[in-house]
Amino acid sequence: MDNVTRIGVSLEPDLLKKFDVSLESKGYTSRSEAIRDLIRDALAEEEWKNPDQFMVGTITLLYDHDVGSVKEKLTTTQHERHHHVSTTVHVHLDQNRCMEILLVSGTLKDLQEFANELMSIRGVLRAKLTMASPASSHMHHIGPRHFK
Ligand code: NI
Repeated sequence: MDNVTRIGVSLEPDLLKKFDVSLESKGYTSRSEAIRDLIRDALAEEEWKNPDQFMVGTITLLYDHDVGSVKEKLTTTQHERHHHVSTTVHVHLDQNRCMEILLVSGTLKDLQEFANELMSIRGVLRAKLTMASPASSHMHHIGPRHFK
């Protein structure tokens, strides 16, 4: 591999054994790749705690379309926050339940507020915000409008 710095890591045998078992169960064939992923995860977690960080991700909604005015409320809320929504996918799961996936972008704070607002609508069973990545300035085109 080009452009890498080798580092030595000292570990207690017990810890290393547990690590090896864990990475084998995850399908890793090299410790280095597993450690690289752990470091990336840790750094991402840190960055993704910053409420002002622009992010791209998804909000997965599960709702019962028969409850009250859930459909109207979901539509109104999404229109109010249209600058955060790039696209949506709707799947009719069964007789009553719908799943909707929103591809969203905006600051972590705004997206969390958005997900909470959707969750608080009666009839919404689940509103799960999942972060995919910090967004960089050249990703502004992914939304119907630029970030707020
Ligand atoms: Ni549906």
